[in-house]
Amino acid sequence: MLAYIGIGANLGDASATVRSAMTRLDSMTGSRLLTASSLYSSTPIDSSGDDYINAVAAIETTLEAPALLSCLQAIEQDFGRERPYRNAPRTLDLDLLLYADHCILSETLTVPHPRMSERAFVLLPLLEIAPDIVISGLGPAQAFVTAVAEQGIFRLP
Ligand code: PH2
Ligand code: MG
Ligand code: MG
Repeated sequence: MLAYIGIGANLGDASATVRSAMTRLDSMTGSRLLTASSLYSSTPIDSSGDDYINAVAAIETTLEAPALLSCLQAIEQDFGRERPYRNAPRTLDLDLLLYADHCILSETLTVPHPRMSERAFVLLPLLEIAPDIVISGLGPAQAFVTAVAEQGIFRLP
């Protein structure tokens, strides 16, 4: 399966964390990293603390979506992720954005990621590596870009 993972960090050495998270995605069971976007710096949205480093990775995986989610959460834990309150600053956030063209709605997992079409820090890196990507149930990701144009984000060199 082709899956897209959103990566975010705004505590500690966020750039280094995002880069090592990509290596970890490549070494997950039954998975390999296909493409990694550039790193982006973005203003916190519904969150606080330092600016975030964000990126998106495309992976090929044999894991089912729930098992993939568990692996992502295990990697977050390895980077010392704590959840004191919703959208608290975090050492590492790994979000399952898209899992092939599947729509999943369970108690623990919603795919496509519910807010991905409203967030420049997801859309811009995603479109960098997959310009024609379609968000299942919503349509081409490109169509949502103008609506997020005011959100502060820039691609790091
Ligand atoms: N993640 C959030 C909430 N707000 N803002 C930015 N800029 N980047 C993020 O990754 C982010 C956020 C919840 O996961
Ligand atoms: Mg998130
Ligand atoms: Mg998350």
